[in-house]
Amino acid sequence: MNRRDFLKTAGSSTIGAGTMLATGGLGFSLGLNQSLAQTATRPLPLIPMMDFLDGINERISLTLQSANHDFGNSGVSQTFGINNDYLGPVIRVKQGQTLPFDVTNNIDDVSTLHWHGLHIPGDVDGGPHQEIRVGETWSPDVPIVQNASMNWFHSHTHGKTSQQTYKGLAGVMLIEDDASLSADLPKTYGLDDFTLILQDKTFNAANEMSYELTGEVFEEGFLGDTMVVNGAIAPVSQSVPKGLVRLRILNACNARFLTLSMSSGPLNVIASDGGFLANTVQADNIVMSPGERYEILVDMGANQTNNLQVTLGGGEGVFGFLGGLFGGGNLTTLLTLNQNGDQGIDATMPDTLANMDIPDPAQATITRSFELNMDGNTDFTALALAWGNICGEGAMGINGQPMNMERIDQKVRKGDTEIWRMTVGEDLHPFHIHGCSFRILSQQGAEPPAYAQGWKDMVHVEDGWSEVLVKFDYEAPEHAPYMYHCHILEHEDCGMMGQFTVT
Ligand SMILES: [Cu+2]
Repeated sequence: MNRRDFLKTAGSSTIGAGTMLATGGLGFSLGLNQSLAQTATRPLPLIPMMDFLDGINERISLTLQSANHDFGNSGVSQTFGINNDYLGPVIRVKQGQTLPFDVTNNIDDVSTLHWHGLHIPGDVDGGPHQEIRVGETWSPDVPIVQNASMNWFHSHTHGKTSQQTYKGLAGVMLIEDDASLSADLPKTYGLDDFTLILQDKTFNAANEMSYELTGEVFEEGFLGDTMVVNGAIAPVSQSVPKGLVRLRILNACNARFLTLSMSSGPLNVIASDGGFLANTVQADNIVMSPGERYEILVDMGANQTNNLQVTLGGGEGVFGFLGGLFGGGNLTTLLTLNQNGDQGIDATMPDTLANMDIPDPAQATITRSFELNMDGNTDFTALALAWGNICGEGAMGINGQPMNMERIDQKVRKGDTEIWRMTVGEDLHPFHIHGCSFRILSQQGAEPPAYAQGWKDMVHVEDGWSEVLVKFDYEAPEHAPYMYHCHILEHEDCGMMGQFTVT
């Protein structure tokens, strides 16, 4: 049976396994050798910030480059970075600005840079159709229309997204607006406002970051055994003033779901992918899929110390994730906050954050259905051997078809409100739609947790179906369509992705 044939039958035969304040310089010099010798905890790296809140005077240069990076284990890992030796800068901008980017590709392979979460037209979205060849520069002018929110950017190179993002082609974009800048919230970067990029990695015997695409990695996505925060092996620690501390968190893992909690007290969730929630939501834990962002507040007036921690399952993939949910996993500290006695901002935990328009499902003109397919009969180990360290397209699909750059799968009318319904068998997939934010109507056939009821661009699809309510306001023509896909990057590379136009 060839790959195309089995995709046609995949619906009934899915497999169960499923699945430093901004220096302007390169930063990331942690003095790791000294601190490692003295303590087991590394300092939290402060990712260099490109801050445009005061205006933009010239084009913004981002250079994708090959580099070496020490994750804190004294190994020399071969990495990619964007202006940095690993990951990109934190880019802080304001609603209403247009960002004149010059993105230069100096790595040894074709690449792209996708702005995940931005409400922008398809031709500046940075998806697989906006390839940047080696040595070339892509110069999109990116308009920032949406409200304050934490977004990110990463490689979206057809078939190579998993490897390039794993090696370091990812960064964060913080959008502020008048409301967020005047809100009584912590917002001094590196003092009481921190961006955390969470990833899982594997290191070889020489302490170098490694990535091997085995059959198992095809099926379940890459799952590393070592958690990394901002490019440093966890746990990391940070000294903070007395008061509220804001953590803006991105799950930039290729495939791992993260169940986050605090060692003391609940998580105070104030924002999700698309911006502020209507009210602060308290949760004992939150489950973050790859691609998701949440902002939380930690009250360091009440605590001398508090840890952000993750529950990792004992097993692998979806089973490890479930093990974590049901208490079978191991608690791993990601970040220790130590209160240093300095007086921080005199803020109190906010109640009302944003007046959110609640979209009306009755306005939806159409319901589209997407079945996420993994083939039950594929010999992924043989594919991995045959293709080397490339996922290759066609082993997985949506509605029975693997991703095809030449095929438009859906045509949406600009300005329409729609319901998108995603279904799976027993697998777990995080689903992402480009060019929009949406509201989750149903997750696993039920109301989503309170912290996931705001604006989102990611939804968990597991053991059944999920539905989102979405409106498309920007154009994506046939030569520059938007993508929808599983954000387990190996699944995306294997074909669990489709294309749609908005006209
Ligand atoms: Cu998937």
